[in-house]
Amino acid sequence: MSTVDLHAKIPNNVGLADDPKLRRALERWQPQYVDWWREMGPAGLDTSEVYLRTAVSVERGGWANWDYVKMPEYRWGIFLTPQMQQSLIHVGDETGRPSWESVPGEHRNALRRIIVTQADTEPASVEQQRLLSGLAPSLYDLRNLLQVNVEEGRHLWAMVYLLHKYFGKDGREEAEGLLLRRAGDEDHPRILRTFNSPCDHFLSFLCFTTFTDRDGKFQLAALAESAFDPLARSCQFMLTEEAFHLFVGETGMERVILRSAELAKADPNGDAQAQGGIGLDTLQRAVNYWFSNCLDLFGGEVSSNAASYFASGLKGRFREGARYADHVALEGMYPLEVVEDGKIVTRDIPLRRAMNELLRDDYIADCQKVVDRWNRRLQDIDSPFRLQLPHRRFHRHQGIYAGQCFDPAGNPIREETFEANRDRWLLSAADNEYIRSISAPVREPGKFAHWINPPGKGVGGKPIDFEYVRN
Ligand code: BYC
Ligand code: FE
Ligand code: FE
Repeated sequence: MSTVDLHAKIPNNVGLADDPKLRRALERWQPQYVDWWREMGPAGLDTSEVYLRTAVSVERGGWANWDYVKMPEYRWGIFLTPQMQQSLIHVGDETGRPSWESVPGEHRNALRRIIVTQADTEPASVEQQRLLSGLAPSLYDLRNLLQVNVEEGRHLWAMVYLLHKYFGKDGREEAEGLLLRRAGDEDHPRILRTFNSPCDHFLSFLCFTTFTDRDGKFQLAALAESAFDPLARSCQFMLTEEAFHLFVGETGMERVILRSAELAKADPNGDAQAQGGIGLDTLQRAVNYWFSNCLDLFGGEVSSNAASYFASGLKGRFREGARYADHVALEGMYPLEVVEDGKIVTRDIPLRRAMNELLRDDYIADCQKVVDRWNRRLQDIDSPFRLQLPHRRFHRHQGIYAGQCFDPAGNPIREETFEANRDRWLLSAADNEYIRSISAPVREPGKFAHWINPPGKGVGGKPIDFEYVRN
């Protein structure tokens, strides 16, 4: 099952060679995928050679191969973490029974929906980032963008494999649908709102990989606990790639933050923008915008969907197997802050219905660690500036806080107050316009745009001034 077939048209470790019907179906989907990539993938780089890593195995150490590749020729493969032994369900009502190797009829619709929702975000992110290839502040950053893009493409492959193999005709139709919706398209939008938001300059890309890919980390981790074993194992392998996306976001933002802090120091009025960089207040607004946008991706705080996903074992909590003793979660309550008559009060809700909120808690804690690391680096260079995460109630569009206004500290405020402060709190049209105005692409090896520091070292064992992308 886990032998790697690298020479097949679709590299895989799922035994495609022994399943001609499935192989043919996926080989029919492949050209549609490549057409989609050419239309919606990184703009203007189809013939460039990019120094990329490609997943070629599932071994812990040597799973990736590094080489120059033309992106439309990238070898998108299907890799699942191999099954070591018969695994047991460790989430929900069927805890202790063997995991499922096929989809139980009663859970088919819910599983399909979860897989399609997950799958939809992968091509959506590529579409959102399509034009960023023309705005990268260095060849190093351009390469990282393209690495993230091809891997999101591979994540789509991972989900499409599950749809084709386990969901019959419905699955094949869903797989086609995944290439037909478009991020931001009014008539055929992507499923989740955040994946329709514009990501139109590199600062937003760095926030996206910090905050939105981090939602990916937590959702994939929750699905990696699934009773449906093929889903669990594909998510486990996707998480190995995800770590790099998070690295791109965190270190990229750090390079911008430190650059802005240095430029602010050099300016008589402490204004980084006056020195041609990105203002520190703009960075805080970008964090506010993307973090709040991503909080919505966890769904409602009180969710019967989440309760039934957990009960039936489709989705677990973050590191369910390792962190929790009670995998049934029928007892216990979650104290949730709700707004009643304009006041914040705490109400207990049954734990199972709070599964989305539990995952959001873990996500917020992880984001806080990132911000703390940025702030420590600011302290190291004696900058008085600090970044903060806004409160979870701020600027929400899903769940119990949507439709009400809160300030970044989480206090209820009137809509007029929110609107009067919107451009102080959230990335504004003026911010976006300014950032785009300083976003001339830098294509000379080893050179970086004025508004971002160089990285500490290069990537893939190459130096910083390596020609990561060549024509
Ligand atoms: N936008 O019970 P509720 C990634 C809907 S990122 C629009 O609150 P539930 C990546 C919901 O569908 C990870 N609609 O929520 C990152 C429901 O509709 P119905 C992506 C939303 O069901 C970067 C209603 O509201 N993975 O991989 O628990 C680059 C009430 O539902 C939203 C996943 O999302 C929203 N934000 O849904 C590339 C994992 N939130 O039933 C990739 C799969 C909720 O009233 N998805 N609704 O018609 C899921 O597990 C769940 O569907 C959700 C929460 C987490 C989205
Ligand atoms: Fe992904
Ligand atoms: Fe990612």
